[in-house]
Amino acid sequence: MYWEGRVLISNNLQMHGKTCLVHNSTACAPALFDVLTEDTQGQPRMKLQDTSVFDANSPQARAILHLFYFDLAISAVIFLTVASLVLYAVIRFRQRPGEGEPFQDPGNPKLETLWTVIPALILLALLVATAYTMRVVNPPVIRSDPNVAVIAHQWWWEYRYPHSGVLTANELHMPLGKKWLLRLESADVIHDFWVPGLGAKVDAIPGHPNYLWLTPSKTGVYLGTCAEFCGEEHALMGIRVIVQSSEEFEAWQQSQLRVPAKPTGVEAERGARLFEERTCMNCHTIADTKARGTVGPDLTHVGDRQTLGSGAIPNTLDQLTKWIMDPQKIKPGCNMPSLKLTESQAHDIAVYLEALK
Ligand code: HEC
Ligand SMILES: [Cu+2]
Repeated sequence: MYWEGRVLISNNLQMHGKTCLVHNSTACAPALFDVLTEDTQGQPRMKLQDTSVFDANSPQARAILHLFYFDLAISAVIFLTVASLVLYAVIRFRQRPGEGEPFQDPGNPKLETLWTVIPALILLALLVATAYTMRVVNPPVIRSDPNVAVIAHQWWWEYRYPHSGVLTANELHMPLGKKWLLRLESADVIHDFWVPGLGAKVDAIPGHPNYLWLTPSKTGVYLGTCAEFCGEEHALMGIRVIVQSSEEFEAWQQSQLRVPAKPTGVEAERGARLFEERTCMNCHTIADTKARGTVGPDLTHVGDRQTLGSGAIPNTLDQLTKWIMDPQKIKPGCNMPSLKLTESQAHDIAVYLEALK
């Protein structure tokens, strides 16, 4: 099962990986998603929620969905009324042989008032419903300190939790049922944070923070994606939100605050040395080592993540080795160069990184 999925994943990446993530196409999604809900031993991970605006799992997402249904119902009534009146008029009043000019009506004040007032009332109803939804989804932000600062990069996501000091990448952990404020920023171009099952779609703009309130109401893993074209790897800029019970979230947070023990074993130790020699540390940070770079994701707890490269590949030793050998093959154009390592060097580094949990 796991292996089958993995073969499909590499096919997806080569053939339709990008379309999959952008359109959430169901044709190729199941293989990709199934595999990511299992860990490397094939044990089930958390439930993967539908990536659909119709499966709304927060009060904010539900408010947007209800507004959509309301607008849809009004549009349907208007469409059916107008279409049936047109159809009736075409059939009932069509020209018959021997008939002269039809009756010419110079104006009908009553009718004209009616068809001005009715649309005005419809627009008013839409305005009120929209304003109400905006208040639920986007209440005024009076606090300046968010629960998470989301910083978009070409082509990955950085998450900072200012209250606890946790810093992670690509996988956003959130506690169940808490109303959290996310602050969206960008380190380079305009990106857009969108997790359809949880809430609104909000731009991440350089130099102009935007805010997003989210109150997840069901645990599980939610997928999202960058929803604003941001360059070559835009389609492989996936988002995973992992919603956990408060206790699980707290335990995760504590584990992120601990510096992982120095990995032992010949391979891991060789890997740690190579990491410093092969310029990895110019771009990456690993706590308690010389690595202090900030160009790429923080790797202090990289072994703990489910996926790598913003959801491009599952986090397994094999896939990580491939990534280290040639990230350009997996994510062409991404900002990590291929560093011309041999397979055994890449393997040693991968062993080292996988041990960082
Ligand atoms: C020039 C800067 C740069 C160098 C040098 C570099 N990286 Fe990266 N690395 C990045 C960037 C940028 C990303 C994010 C790529 C993306 O997902 O688009 C990344 C991503 C990664 C990831 C995936 C992290 C995640 O959570 O998704 C790993 C693992 C990694 N790099 C390991 C290494 C190793 C090992 C080396 C040395 C052999 C290295 N990097 C050298 C910039 C660099
Ligand atoms: Cu983007």
